[in-house]
Amino acid sequence: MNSKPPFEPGISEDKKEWLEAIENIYENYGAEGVQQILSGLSNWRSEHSIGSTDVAVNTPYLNTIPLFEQPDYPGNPKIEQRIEYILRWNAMAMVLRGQDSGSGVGGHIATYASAATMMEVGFNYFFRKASKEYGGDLIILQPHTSPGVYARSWLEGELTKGRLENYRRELQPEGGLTSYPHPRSMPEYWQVANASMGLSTPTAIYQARFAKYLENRGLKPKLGGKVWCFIGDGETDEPEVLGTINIAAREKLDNLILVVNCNLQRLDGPVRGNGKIIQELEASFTGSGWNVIKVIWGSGWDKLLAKDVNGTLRRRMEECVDGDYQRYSVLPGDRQREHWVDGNPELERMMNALSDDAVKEIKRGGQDVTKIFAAYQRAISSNEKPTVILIKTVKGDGILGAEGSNTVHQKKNLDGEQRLAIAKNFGIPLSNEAIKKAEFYKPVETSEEIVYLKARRKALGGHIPERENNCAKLSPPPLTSFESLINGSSKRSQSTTMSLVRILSILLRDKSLSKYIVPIVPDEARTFGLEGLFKIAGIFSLQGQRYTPVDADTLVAYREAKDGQILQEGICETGALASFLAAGTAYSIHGLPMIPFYFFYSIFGFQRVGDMIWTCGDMLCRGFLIGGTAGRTTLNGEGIQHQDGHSQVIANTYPNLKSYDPAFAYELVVIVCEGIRRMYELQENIFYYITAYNENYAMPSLPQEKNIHNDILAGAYLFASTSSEKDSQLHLLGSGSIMQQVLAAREKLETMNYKISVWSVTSYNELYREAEQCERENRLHPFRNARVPYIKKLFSKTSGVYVAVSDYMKALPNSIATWMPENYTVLGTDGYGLSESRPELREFFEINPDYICHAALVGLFRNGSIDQEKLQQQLSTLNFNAEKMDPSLR
Ligand SMILES: Cc1ncc(C[n+]2csc(CCOP(=O)(O)OP(=O)(O)O)c2C)c(N)n1
Ligand SMILES: [Mg+2]
Repeated sequence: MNSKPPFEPGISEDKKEWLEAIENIYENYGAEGVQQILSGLSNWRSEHSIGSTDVAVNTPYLNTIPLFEQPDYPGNPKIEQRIEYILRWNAMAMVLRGQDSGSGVGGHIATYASAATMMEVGFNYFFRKASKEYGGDLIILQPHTSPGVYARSWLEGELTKGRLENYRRELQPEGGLTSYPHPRSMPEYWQVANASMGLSTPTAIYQARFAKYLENRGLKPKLGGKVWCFIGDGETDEPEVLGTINIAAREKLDNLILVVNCNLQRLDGPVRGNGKIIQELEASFTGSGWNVIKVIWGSGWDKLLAKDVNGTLRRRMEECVDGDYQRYSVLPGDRQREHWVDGNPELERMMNALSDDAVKEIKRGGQDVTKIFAAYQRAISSNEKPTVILIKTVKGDGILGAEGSNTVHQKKNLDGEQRLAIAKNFGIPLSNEAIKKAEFYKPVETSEEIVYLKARRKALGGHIPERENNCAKLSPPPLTSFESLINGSSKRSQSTTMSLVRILSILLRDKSLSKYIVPIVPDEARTFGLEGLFKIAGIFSLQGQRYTPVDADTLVAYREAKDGQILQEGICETGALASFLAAGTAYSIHGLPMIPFYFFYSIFGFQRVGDMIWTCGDMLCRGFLIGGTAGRTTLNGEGIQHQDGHSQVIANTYPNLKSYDPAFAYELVVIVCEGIRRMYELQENIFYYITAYNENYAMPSLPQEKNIHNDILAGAYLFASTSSEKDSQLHLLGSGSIMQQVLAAREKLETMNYKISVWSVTSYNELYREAEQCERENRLHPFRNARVPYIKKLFSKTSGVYVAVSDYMKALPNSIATWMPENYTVLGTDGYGLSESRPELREFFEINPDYICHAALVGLFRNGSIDQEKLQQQLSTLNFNAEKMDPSLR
């Protein structure tokens, strides 16, 4: 037994022996005995109301794994140190060379300098690729460490020197390297995008959970596999980090390891100058039920701590705040000693055992492979709990003259002398001239370093990072499977939301697709009428269902099951989106073509978790985002924070996202089947956003026109016409449930004897994009036959007045104005929503039949089709208020 007597800062000598009695208990009864005594004491304390708020959430500011429990280090630390120095040199050189070339592309040195050792232990001993026997690890490294990752890939022979030269120069002919991990930019390499601070934590948590989901549903063999996610300590400021850790513990994600690089600094300065980030995080993670491992002190401290029988040194460690520790990292040995000793003779005696140089050299846990190895080893054997490893490092370690400084994050340049000093320190065998030019250094293939590095990776399954893309293809079901939807429902009215739920039910019954469908809801299933799926498909729960649901006897029982198919995410759009991301990238991460359908309140999509959706784009995620309760006026009563009239406008800013705003069930069928075809058969890197409304109306049947499918997908088609579109004087364009307002306006206008065509616009965004592409092509090729945009062709043989009406902002129909004929008016829902009934809302936003007729008649007057008298006479039959307030100004 080699443990230390317990210590409690500030305890008096006479009480110490009470504490020391625990040693005897440990010796006689082991850890279990100690546990029993402690919980007995805890009970006693509760009974006597001797409360304390910091109970059990914090342990002393020491390594969690004591020296006597530390495993032997399996490798050769000397070679590993040499390799690490070479990597650190090359990573730094990448940034410096960019700086020297004047390209102005930037880069970061300090993050990798602090993280290199913890990453190397992972690369050498832990990050395992998938094999027949092992499920494979998913590795998410801090984004700003990417130069170090590239440097490693070069030494491993996976990246060329030319690409290293083009770090942050993606457009160079010989290929470049993207700044941070972006799968979209390097689809064979990076797996997870994480340059937006904070998002990688929910990404990792839900990836880990999704792996369990796949295992439990029998889609993936239970062969193990970890998700390793590295984040910065400053990054933990982001609410997505601490805001999502509960679920990892609740779901018992023992396949998740989160490593926090606690270099005590973020971009501007200290993370918690006046406190201790490690202790703060320990409390949060412990409180959330995680397994917490702290790696604070390097082996150099072991001897000193062994001498610390009275706990004086430990007390001093406890007293110092991160601001102090950051300062120690920049002070020379003698000044550090002064601070540590702080006038205490006992500390002075202890510290005198070390020379000033030794004091300066003494490492933090994050720079000590043996301490890191011990932590990782313990983490991979965690059972039923996720693990967080809090590793203390120095930001910019080894960047002489800058390490630990408040400016080190932004450090991109070093002068010749600094370069020489660093290279010397790292033992880089290049000429002074080469060092000053920050040339890359790679030992020969037969060198000890390269042989060692490659052997380690070989033992763990090969090179990483590597992104796979060889998933089996899936095809959509034939349209005949959706007969009930494409044949219309003139008798029973139905909403587009309900139509989508029916499409989903059909897909869930389809033999070849069924198991791959992943319905996701953030506590909104009943809002969308999805509760019918609870019983059929089951709600995924790792614990199954340990209770009888209150509605067990009904058809829509709340059924939770270990192999449930539905992901019910609770009120957490971030989590639900992270699940969408996990399911939508499973084709690459697990080789399984999972098809997520994520149903959410459309207003809580882009504006709530837009950055996560942007990440979906970056990670080449596939699937269907379903913005339910769509439309500023169709979702009535709910008011400003619910009524969405803008998500379609924002959707257009996501380049590979196809967005549709359909009016009818058959349009939905065509769009969803095409989505499956393009994403899962052709395997295109796109994803879909479809808005779905909760207004019920009769659904027409799929028109028989030859090109109807293509037209629906292109974004617009002729839906109905008084006689023919060519002799129509009025053209009304409608989308989503507002199509019903358009159809009512048409009836009114027909009673005034106008000939009218009604056009269903399924996607202004698709129309706009195609037209813009034509525009660009024509501009670049002025002498070629011009490509005519689809929207222009659609209206090439028509004339008259055009009125587009949307439950979205006018910006949406206005986006195609450039290519529309003259006399194009748009009506939309600019402004905040408000609590009212549908008819009142539509009147308020001026998109009801009367306002549509009004706009149409004014259009006819303006183009000279009718005179003032006729206009006035016909307007007098309408109910409108020209003096009412502008809804966008309310
Ligand atoms: C959402 C977001 N906000 C801000 C940034 C800019 N940024 C990049 S790194 C960084 C500091 C990171 O500090 P920390 O997490 O402690 O990592 P370290 O580099 O210290 O390891 C900031 C603010 C970002 N990338 N993402
Ligand atoms: Mg930091």
